[in-house]
Amino acid sequence: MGQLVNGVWHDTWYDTKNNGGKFVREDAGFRDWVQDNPQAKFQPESGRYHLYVSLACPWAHRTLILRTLKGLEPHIDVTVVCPDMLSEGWQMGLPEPLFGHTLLHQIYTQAKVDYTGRVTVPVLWDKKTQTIVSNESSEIIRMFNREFDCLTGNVDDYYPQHLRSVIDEWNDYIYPAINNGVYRCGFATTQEAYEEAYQQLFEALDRVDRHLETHRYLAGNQITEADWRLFTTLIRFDAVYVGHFKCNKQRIQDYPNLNGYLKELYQVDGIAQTTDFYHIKRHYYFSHTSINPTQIVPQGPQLDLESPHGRMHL
Ligand SMILES: N[C@@H](CCC(=O)N[C@@H](CS)C(=O)NCC(=O)O)C(=O)O
Repeated sequence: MGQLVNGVWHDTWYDTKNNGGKFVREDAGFRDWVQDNPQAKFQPESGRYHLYVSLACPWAHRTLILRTLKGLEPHIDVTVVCPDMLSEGWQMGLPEPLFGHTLLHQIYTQAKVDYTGRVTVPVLWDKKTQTIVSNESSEIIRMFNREFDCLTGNVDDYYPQHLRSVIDEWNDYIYPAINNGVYRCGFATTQEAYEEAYQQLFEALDRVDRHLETHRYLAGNQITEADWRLFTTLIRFDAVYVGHFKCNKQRIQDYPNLNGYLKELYQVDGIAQTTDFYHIKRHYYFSHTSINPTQIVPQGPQLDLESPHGRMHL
């Protein structure tokens, strides 16, 4: 684990000292947009963009989900990095297809030789202008949702106009408390910082569980972006966050509504294929040696994601 400083790799763990033991996630460094507009620098074209992901990472997982749901597989190819993220950061299993690089930080310096910042997945690369369009998953999924419809003819909309304010509200609530909340528990280096994150996390899970008692999905009766953003955290929760990040008040499996909701989303066509529990468990338990110095990856838990979810009545 480390970061680039003026284009040079430094192997350093997250600095929590300046934040009272709290983990604070850095903002993404590349924030351009693919736009279906003749004036845009980055236009939707088949085969033009390449996506670098980790199957372990919940933020990268969102982009894989939208790529699948929107029929983008034939148009945007993917490199999957190794689950182990150690002193060199994310590494490729085989040299990646565009430049033969073996480390993800080489993709960042390929885009900007003097890049300073963390080297994160997902990364959306543009083969035409030879740069990174974006390394911010929340924005990449918006591009995938809409800007490539002219190529695919798939107009399914996970951020529909009439639900935008409800979706935004859920995203703004779920991101700090749940998506990033599990990391705030796991990477906290003081008892207080951990407890604050833990309380906020379980309050938020309780609230979402109550909401799902009377609503099929977060924004009502239609699956939206807000559900997929929550899904990628929920699907990792019992397998990793309960143990490794000490989010252990209860499991998703123990919630009356979240459990069926998670199963229902997992059972949507194509989604199970984007979910890889080997990569998920191996990445967290093997890479975070300050949390798990033995690097032992647990065998369990046994998950039941394929049985009927029982949410048809809503
Ligand atoms: N804001 C980014 C966050 C992505 C992110 O933090 N990814 C993690 C993997 S789960 C990562 O690559 N971390 C490497 C690091 O922080 O050095 C997004 O949502 O795309």
